[in-house]
Amino acid sequence: MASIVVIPTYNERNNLPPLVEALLALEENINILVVDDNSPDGTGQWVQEQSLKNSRIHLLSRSQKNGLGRAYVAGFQWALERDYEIIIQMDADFSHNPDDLSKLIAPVKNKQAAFSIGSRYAHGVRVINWPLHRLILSVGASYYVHAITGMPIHDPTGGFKCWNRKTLENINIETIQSNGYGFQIEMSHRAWRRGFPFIEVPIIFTDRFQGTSKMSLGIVFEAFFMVWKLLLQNACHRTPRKREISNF
Ligand SMILES: Nc1nc2c(ncn2[C@@H]2O[C@H](COP(=O)(O)OP(=O)(O)O)[C@@H](O)[C@H]2O)c(=O)[nH]1
Ligand SMILES: [Mg+2]
Repeated sequence: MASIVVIPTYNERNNLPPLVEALLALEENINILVVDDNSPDGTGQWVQEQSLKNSRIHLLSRSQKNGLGRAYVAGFQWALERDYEIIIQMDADFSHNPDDLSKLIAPVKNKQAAFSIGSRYAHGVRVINWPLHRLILSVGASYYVHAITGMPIHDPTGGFKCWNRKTLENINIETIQSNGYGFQIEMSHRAWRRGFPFIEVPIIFTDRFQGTSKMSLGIVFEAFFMVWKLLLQNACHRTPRKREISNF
């Protein structure tokens, strides 16, 4: 079963080489797709050079910084146009530990779940080095998303996930508008509403130790309002649709 990890990047030149090395060393034999928005620090150039040396490394280069959501949609479409069955998403900054990849892939590969979510907040809170205000915002957002949408995911804004092909094919990713945290919520919400079963895998999240965060207040607001949009778009339904998707 061919697997690929999609990594959006903007100025991650220092993080990417050790991350790519760690991913290539995993037993899973996964391919890597970096979706770079023309990073001024030469991230894309580095990936381009590596892709010529190693056929497991791929670059999707975009002309300008356009947000994490747009980068992921383009990356997922790229993967769906090829024969990947397992599609993983992760950040480039080591907040998501490459050693956790196997834990995320296993339930999807074994057909226990259609998608898996690396979860900071299932069975406790596991976040290292975040300032308290950021932790409060993130944990608060989880309660907020659950209260409004009814979606029973402990970590709905997390960005470390694994999808099987069929799920991505069935949630019309090309119509997803949101970026940042809103994008993570909207993806999981669509899959959950369509009845695709998921599993939350406990992970430890560590704040980036180099480079800077690209998240902004605008992205927080986007997610704040987007949750209401999800509720209204779904005619205020707070449970998955009745139709069972038996063969995921
Ligand atoms: N291609 C692309 N990647 C982005 C963009 N914004 C953020 N990223 C990447 O998305 C991942 C998560 O972003 P980050 O700034 O670490 O967010 P935080 O962890 O919430 O602070 C990192 O790999 C970033 O390089 C963007 O506009 N375009
Ligand atoms: Mg980060």
